[in-house]
Amino acid sequence: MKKILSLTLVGCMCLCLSGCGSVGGILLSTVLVLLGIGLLAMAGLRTYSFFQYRARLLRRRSRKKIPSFPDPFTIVLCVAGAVLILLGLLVPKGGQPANQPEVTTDPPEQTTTMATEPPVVFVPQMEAASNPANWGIQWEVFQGTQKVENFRRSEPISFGDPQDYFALPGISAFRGNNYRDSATYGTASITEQRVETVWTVDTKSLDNWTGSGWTGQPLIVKWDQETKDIMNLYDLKKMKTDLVEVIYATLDGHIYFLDLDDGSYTREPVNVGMCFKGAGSLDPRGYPLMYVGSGDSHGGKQPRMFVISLVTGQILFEYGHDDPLSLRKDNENWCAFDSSPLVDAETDTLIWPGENGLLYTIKLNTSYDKAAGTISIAPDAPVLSRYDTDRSSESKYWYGYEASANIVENYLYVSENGGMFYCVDLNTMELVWAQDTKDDSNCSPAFQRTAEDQGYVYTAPSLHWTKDSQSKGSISLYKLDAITGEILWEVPYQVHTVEGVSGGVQSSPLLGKAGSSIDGMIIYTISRTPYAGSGIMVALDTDTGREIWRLDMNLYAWSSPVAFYDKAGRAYVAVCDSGGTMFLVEGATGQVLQQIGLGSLVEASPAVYEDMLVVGTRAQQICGVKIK
Ligand SMILES: [Ca+2]
Repeated sequence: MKKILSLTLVGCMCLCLSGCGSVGGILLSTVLVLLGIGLLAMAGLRTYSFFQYRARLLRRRSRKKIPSFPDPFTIVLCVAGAVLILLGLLVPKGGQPANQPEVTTDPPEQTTTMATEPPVVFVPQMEAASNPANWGIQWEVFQGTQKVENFRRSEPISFGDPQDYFALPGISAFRGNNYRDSATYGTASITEQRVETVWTVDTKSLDNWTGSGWTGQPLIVKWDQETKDIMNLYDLKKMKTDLVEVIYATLDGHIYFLDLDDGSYTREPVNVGMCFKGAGSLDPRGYPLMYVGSGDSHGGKQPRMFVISLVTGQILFEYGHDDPLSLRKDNENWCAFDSSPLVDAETDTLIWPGENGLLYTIKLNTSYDKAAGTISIAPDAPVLSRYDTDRSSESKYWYGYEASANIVENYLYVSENGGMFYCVDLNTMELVWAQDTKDDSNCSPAFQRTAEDQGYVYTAPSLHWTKDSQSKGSISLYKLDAITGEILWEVPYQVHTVEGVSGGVQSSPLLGKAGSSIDGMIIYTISRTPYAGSGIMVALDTDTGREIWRLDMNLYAWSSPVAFYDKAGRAYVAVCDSGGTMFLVEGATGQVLQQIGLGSLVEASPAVYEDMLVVGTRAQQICGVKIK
């Protein structure tokens, strides 16, 4: 018996240690565990029998010597049982013992793992009501100056969530990001519910252009230390660990660099010598590059786009003036670049709608050595699209994009001077759908994404082409379905207009932040209503277009409204009018909490960084306003 057990035990252990290649791991494991349990059971039986025997001897008071316990064989049974159970549990279920390298005789079968790309769900498509043919739209795509058919981008563009657009803290573009849904960064600690101008900085003029103009929003950025170290900042500003820099391109042809805390210069201004109306933008990757376009010609030079190194302040690239592809011939082949461009970080592509009617995409081929402090670009010839409509002409319904675009994934949304609204696939440069907003639209739309496959665009035109003989007319605020181009609601307002200083909507709407006290509201300023010199600010229900509140203003506003949010999500709306008054308004109700004077006409739009608002005036001042 002992011999049989010992042989079985040794056999099993050998089997186990040899790996038992042909036996399935699960089977081997089960056999070992069962065998172990069997041995332990035998040991248990022997123990039970021994104590029965001992009890009998004691009862009989036998003089027989009680054998010692446990006997060696029971010990062997216990140990062998335990070892077998342990081995059984340790054998990998794949059939190989632990820590044994896998031996394969045949190459493993190729597993067909398909690249799991995320499902494409955001797919705008035209419907009958948004068919470009309704307005006789001709759409052409060019690579360099060569017309191309069936263009497809070799490196596809896809933009992500707006809160991830800028790699650094701050406001990198007009209305903040690729959805243009917030010119506000962070939250403010608000106790007194009032604002106060805490610094001002003087600017200059160029030709007839004074101070800061429309849309004129500052950019605000908190650079990382390594980037500060390589830029041409003053040494004291490089050493300031919490420096937040305001970068403001103004009508006097300069770009100013200011400390958000006190307005002091952080570096020498860059004097480009051509007026800047638009905000421009910073590189979203946090690279020290600025993209900014001039808004008028000067000294015989046509307006154009500029790429500027923020390491040295040098112009790296200028383009877009006198483009032979432009159909725009009015105002001496007008080619201003007032829109705030966006950059696709992944593909290094600059995307810039121009007032010459061309939508440019330019691969920059950026070379940035952060350690060495060098940055350069070597742009490819642009890939661009051009449009014509039944009503666009030299005298009326001018060509051109004056507003900034939204980009959602690979779809660009933009309004134009002839009143059309376009959705463009950036990967084919083709027009997906078009919609008619009836008049010259200078409003950069706000985009709202409500689900993976759903989105809405809020936009509105100025009163220009559709004015009557008394310079009056009706313009509408629109909510468009971003997928179909369908008009979901439109709310008309009667307005006046003045040649060159339009009524209607020149501002961009403020979309209430989700979870805040203005969640579900879209807030607009509308100029020259109900009188030629007055204006209103309205908050509409995003679902229905119903007016939730209205602020009557004695003077109109081209400036776009912005919001301060406290940590609990209570929103305060700030808006500046054409007389230089800034109103602080309770977001939920429209109730005016305070008014302060900023000196004179404000056409520019503010940007907000935590508890500081910055805006420039036509009276040649940049104002730093603190909310308390
Ligand atoms: Ca326009």
